Amino acid sequence: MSNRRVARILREVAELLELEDVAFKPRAYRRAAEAVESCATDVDELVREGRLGELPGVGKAISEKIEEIVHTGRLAYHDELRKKLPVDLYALTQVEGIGVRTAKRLYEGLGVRNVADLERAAREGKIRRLPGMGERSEARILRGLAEVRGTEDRILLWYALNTARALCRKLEDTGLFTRLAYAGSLRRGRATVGDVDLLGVSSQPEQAARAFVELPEVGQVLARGGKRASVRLSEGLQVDLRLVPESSFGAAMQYFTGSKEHNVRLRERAVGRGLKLNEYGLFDETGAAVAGSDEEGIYSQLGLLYVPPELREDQGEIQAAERGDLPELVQTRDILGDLHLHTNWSDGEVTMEEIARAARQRGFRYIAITDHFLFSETVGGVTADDLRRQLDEVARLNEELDGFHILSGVEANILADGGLDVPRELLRRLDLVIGSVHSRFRTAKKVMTERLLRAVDDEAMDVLGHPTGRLIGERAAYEADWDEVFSRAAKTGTALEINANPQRLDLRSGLVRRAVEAGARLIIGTDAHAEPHLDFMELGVVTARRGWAQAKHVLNTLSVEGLLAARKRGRS
Ligand code: DGT
Ligand code: CA
Ligand code: CA
Ligand code: ZN
Repeated sequence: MSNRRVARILREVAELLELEDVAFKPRAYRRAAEAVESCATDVDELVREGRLGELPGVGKAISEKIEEIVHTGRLAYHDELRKKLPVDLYALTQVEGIGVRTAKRLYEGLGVRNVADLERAAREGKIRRLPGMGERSEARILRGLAEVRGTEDRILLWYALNTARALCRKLEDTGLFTRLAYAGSLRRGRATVGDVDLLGVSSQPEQAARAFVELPEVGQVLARGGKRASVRLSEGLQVDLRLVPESSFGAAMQYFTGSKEHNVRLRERAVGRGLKLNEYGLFDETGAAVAGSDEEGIYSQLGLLYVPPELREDQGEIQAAERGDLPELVQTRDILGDLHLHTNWSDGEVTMEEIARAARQRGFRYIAITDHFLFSETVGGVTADDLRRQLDEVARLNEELDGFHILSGVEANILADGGLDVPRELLRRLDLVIGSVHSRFRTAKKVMTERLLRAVDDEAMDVLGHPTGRLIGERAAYEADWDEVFSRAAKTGTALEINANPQRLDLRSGLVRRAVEAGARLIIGTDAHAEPHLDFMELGVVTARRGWAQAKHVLNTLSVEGLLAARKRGRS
């Protein structure tokens, strides 16, 4: 039983419970689903070793449910709930514009059971005739269908990264590889990857390929040759391994890192210089290799600065490398603090002290505690009174934690009219105020833009949190005029968050670049609800790099004093 399948059942339970207006429970199931999905260890193994309790957010009741799924392949509770709505809820609710309630309406009104039914109904213009729906909802569903088609079967970067790293460690332990690395979209840091591309050098390529296909994680061998093998892991991810000669390792890394578009440009450039570039090396007219063992040699022989993998998308990086002005991209070690954290004061797992110590242990110098402000009963956020007490607790902890600083903060909700829901007096007392949209995602672009602009104009809001609201594979970004929002953010000194949660990575890289070009500043926050989530920082940094961001664009590369001075309220 793969983690993804277990997560899928749990998520569906959450959705079905929501349909019945059950409070609290849906959220618990949703969080358990997330924990299972982002866990690098197989649930089977956790069940066998009785370690399910280690998953953040998984208590006794849900543990038992997970065990039932692992042992029987299904969940009686889930089957029971499904009787009321016998449709492929998971696939349907991946489509933007379709929540559980809409799915129910579509089933009852049109007999829609799956995505194919949905597409047919939408194309035949039947959806607009349902009560409560209209031409606009139908158009949105058609757009949503197109979007889902583009992301199906892709895996979250965090999950692929952990899996690839674990496989590489195991393969290195065999002693059969002198070099081993991952390439492809994984190395470029795309938010989702289609498959994992491994490259290795071995003096015993046959044995090395055999060791690979015989890994216990492998569910199915898709292809097998002397120097390459392609497998599907039991949990679904496809992994390719290619064995190349040492003298071609750099050329192979360059080629298989891609992107395809970047490679096409590079090859054209080689041809223009009378050279030939392929996955074996860079060759002159006589067929002699001028580069191949390392990537740097290839770029330099083509008259280019070395292009970091994250930029290789044919978005102007080759021209910049030619001019010699590639940006000095921000790095994980530049980040001195995490500015988006939740504790058990709201829906997090840990106390303030625990998360502070964990952050310090990871080398951070400061954090901001930004619990959710109470919004609705189901969200379980902090009240104004809690925040006042939390301020005292922060002050007390800061006395104790020598050389480490906790900033007081909150994640306020941006209301439908763009106002914040936290009392003014408190906003002024807190060190850092993040404002995020957590409700009413589906409004017209113009309305959402106005709402965001009003929030950005608020003198008390330092940061716009997870600006587009996307949840990869679950909910599309809401629409807004981003260039207008970014230029207003630049003007008012409001920072834009790159939320490093694997399912968000929001701002996404394309928007990061536009934000930086508009002159806006960024922060990177993990949105951690448990200690291991602090490690998501790496993903936020990769996303920033893909958006051409430098350390100077990211406020949490500053010292705590620098940060306080640079944040919106510090400037006035
Ligand atoms: P993915 O797996 O869909 O997330 O994306 P990639 O970029 O990892 O693509 P993949 O796995 O199909 O191939 C890995 C790299 O190999 C790709 O980024 C560039 C290179 N490559 C693959 N096929 C071609 C091709 O037909 N032409 C060129 N120039 N490069 C290719
Ligand atoms: Ca790939
Ligand atoms: Ca591949
Ligand atoms: Zn949030």
